Amino acid sequence: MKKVVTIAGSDSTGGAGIQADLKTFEEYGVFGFSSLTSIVTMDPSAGWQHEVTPIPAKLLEKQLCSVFAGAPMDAMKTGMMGNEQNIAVASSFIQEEKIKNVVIDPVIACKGTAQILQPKSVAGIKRYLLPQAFIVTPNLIEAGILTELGDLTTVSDMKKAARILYSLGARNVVIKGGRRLPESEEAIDLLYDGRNDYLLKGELFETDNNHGAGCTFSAAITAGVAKGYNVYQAVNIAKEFVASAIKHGVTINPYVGHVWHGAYTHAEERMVQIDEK
Ligand code: PXL
Repeated sequence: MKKVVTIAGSDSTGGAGIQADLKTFEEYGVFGFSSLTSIVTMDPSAGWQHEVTPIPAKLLEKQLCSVFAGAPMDAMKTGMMGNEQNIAVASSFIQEEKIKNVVIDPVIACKGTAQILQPKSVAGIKRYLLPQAFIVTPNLIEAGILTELGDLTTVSDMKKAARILYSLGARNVVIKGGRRLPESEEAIDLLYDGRNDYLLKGELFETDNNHGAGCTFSAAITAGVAKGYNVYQAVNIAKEFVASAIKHGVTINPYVGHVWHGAYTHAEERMVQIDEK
């Protein structure tokens, strides 16, 4: 069984973050480990406002010691890191454990909140994580911030940003255009491997039940790489996996709707129903 670890934040509502990662790993049939960097809480009495509470770096270190107790991981994903100390801790484990399949999802802002990570964390991602990334998977906003290009609104902007992220050390760049690319009839993502650009086009779903899509896409890429797919294959399968998850998204409560991580494998049909026995 392939082993995969996610270093990320907790989304108690189960759509994004570490919950999305572990659910996705399970669907791929890889064994999921996790180390929490932060806990995100949402306030229903304040318009579902998000608050990020970081986990102390020492505690992240202890979790990673548990994860790496004598056995290597086949792949690692990083997501929301909480603060720059946690970024440094994750980075030193990547180095010490010589992990090759590292997917960096440079989470800088959550949808539905203006809260952007501290500028120090953005600097930390660039300094520590991008040079260790086998694949980096920013969305358009994150790619714009990391490259200092600002608003990315065209495929040509995405290609420009991908080259900058590659020059910052990431060996493969996947920019998640999703439905944020203006005037596009399709959901377009870009893969750049230092030589070629590949445009991944998919159906654009008219739904608000898409919370967790970004985390799920990156987690699916990570699991695919752990299973031995090459980057192109892993990204394409992940795109199908997340498209299915968005298509079958669920309204969770009056504030948010989530992707359904089990859609691609029809997880809802797997358990025998009690009244069918
Ligand atoms: O989607 C970005 C994201 C990542 N990680 C965690 C989150 C969110 C958004 O809510 O809660 C833990």
